[in-house]
Amino acid sequence: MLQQVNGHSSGPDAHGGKALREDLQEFLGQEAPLHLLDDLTKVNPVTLETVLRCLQARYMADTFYTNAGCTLVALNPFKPVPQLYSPDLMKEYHAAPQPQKLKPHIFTVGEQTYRNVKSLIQPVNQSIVVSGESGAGKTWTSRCLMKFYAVVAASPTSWESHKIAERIEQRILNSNPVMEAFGNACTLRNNNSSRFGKFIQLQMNRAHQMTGAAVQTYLLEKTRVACQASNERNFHIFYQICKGASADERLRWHLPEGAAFSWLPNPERTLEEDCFEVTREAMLHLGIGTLTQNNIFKVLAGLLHLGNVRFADCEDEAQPCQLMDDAKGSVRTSASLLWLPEDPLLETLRIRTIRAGRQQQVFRKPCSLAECDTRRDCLAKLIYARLFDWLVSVINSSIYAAPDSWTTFIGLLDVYGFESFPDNSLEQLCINYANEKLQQHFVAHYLRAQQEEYALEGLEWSFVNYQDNQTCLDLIEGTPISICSLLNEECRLNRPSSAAQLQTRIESALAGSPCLGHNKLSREPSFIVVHYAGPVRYHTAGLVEKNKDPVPPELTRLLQQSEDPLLKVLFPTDPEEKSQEEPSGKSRTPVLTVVSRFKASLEQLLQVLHSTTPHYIRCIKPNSKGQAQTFLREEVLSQLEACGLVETIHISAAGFPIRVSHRNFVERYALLRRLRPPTAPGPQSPPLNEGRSEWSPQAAEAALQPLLQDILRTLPALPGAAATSGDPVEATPATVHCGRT
Ligand code: AOV
Ligand code: MG
Repeated sequence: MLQQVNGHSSGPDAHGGKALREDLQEFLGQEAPLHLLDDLTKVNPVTLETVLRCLQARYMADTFYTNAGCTLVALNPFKPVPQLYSPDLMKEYHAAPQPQKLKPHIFTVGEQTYRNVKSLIQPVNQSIVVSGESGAGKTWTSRCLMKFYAVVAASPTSWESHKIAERIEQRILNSNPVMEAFGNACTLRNNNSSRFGKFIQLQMNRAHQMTGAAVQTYLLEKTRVACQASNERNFHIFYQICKGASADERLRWHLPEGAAFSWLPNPERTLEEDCFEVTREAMLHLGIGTLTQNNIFKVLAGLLHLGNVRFADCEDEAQPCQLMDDAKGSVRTSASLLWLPEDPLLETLRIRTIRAGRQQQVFRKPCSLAECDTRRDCLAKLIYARLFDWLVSVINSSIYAAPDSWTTFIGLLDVYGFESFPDNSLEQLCINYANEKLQQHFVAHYLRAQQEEYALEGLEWSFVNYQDNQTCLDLIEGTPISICSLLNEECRLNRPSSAAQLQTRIESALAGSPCLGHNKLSREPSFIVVHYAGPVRYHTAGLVEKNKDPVPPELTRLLQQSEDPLLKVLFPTDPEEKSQEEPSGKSRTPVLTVVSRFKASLEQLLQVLHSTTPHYIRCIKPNSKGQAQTFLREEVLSQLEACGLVETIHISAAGFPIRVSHRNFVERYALLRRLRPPTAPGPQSPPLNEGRSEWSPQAAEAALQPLLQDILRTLPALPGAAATSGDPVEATPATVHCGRT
């Protein structure tokens, strides 16, 4: 049962918002200037327009963080602001008795989560969900938070391994440049766009020191290795090697200055991310020595040469496609860098082996030109994806703390942001699906659950409407029919089907969904999904094939023949392995499609998030050009609408900011009952102070001190500030809700 601890009894505003806002205005003698309002619950009235004006005023005054009830809004400055992230400032937030009283900052969230894992009342795992569209600043934010914890939760001991004695926090920080070099790329929306999702758990011991970390990654966009949209680039690491290799390395890796690689578009752009030295140094600190590094870079150079392999169409279908004249050297160089025999490499790219008949005879069939290209691309994707996974496992083994050396964790989630390009495919569908899931987590956890709980507990409450994205999720992943299920069905049936047929199937099967947009102006087969962040048109060409993500077994077998030490690790030979010639017939369809695997990994992630106390940081992109001091109202408005910020502010302003489970409340404050003044025992009175301390004003005051400290520490600095962001919001039936003081 819920109890309202702090007396206000009527509807939402009675819990603090309006009256206290008026007090504040009276105190200031006027409406506070907009850029000084550090909490959006204090704008009056709370509308999209006023929220927008406040954020704009603050942005133009170089104030980039603003509280919005239970969330923190982070505007991307698009310029260096070093003083905002200095270790001194981190220490200031860490040392503050009430960090909420300082200016809004990601360090307030960082400190609150840190205090929560330290809490004697309710030490519970914490998570920070950083969201926002592509280029809004999620990766930057989570990097800064990691630095914050490295300062405030530094472990006193250093680790001695890999011949480098260093602190674990430093090693954890070193995982960033490595993962970004291999997993980030320049896109139309962000020069340093994360092409994978990341959840890092920072592990804390009983003394609340960071003793290690575990990284979980989600669906790397591996197609980028072999195919980059116009004006986009491949993963940073390829450019880093080509720009940063020494003369000797260039010779060894066959990367002469100015060499042209078709998988390396836009090399002339100079990005900060192209810093080879930073990556190498970080790898070294993670235990990846120079020998292994050189092996990795040699293999990557081999992939660049593989990308220059071109075939010519052959009129005689019985003959394999010919190599283009200028590609002969590329095959040779690629084979030597990958330490593969040249002829089998060429044969595997051009000839398919099929098993058929009762005797399972092996047939060899020359591939078409398109098939040869697909096999070449597939080989590169296969190697790159395994290399990336291997790197993540090496990083994990370098930073993971022994299971008995940590008790709680703070999780940081940084996934690829919502994307809409001129050409969207399965990659964008998965990315936007992940963002829908996170939005759903926020809606379910904060906007819905909290209001439903108030209603259930009989508290007087005017329901705040919000945009629920469940319908969109039903369209993407629902049962029995959804986009995912239809794509999987096509993979299972393994029937030849054109892009136009797929469009028709999706549009007719899901016509009833309000989130399936009207697809009128389409020149190419496509369908539109109306996401919470806006409509996106997905092209259907190649969607089924990408979902199947078939790997011809001959390719894996070829790589198992490599003499290269790294490829031997990435593609071990399995003596138990069954014969892998591609069988004819329908059974060759892979059981697990890309969307099925992605869906399962998202569900696991959400389970972990549900087991923690979540905190939300909403990154907002003030303009899509990446310019400082430029606040484009229309662009910001659509982001505010998409994430339901105004509704969040309404609920935060009106709701109870503090929620503690009944059990924890009793455990913490039961002593007050024991110290009540003795009363004359009556028939109904329970015996008080039985065998316990006698009541006295001094004893009562002493007992009240920790309580007051506790309340002061937990309560927001000003009315409307979001104490909930730091408070456990449990789905327990018995919760104590506190109003504002
Ligand atoms: P994202 O992670 O949200 O996009 P990033 O964190 O990579 O976006 O930020 C994009 C760029 O904005 C960075 O490379 C910086 O140049 C700049 N930036 C962001 N935050 C700050 C800040 N606080 N101070 C200064 N510059 C900043 V994506 O990964 O594409 O969804 O997938
Ligand atoms: Mg990112």
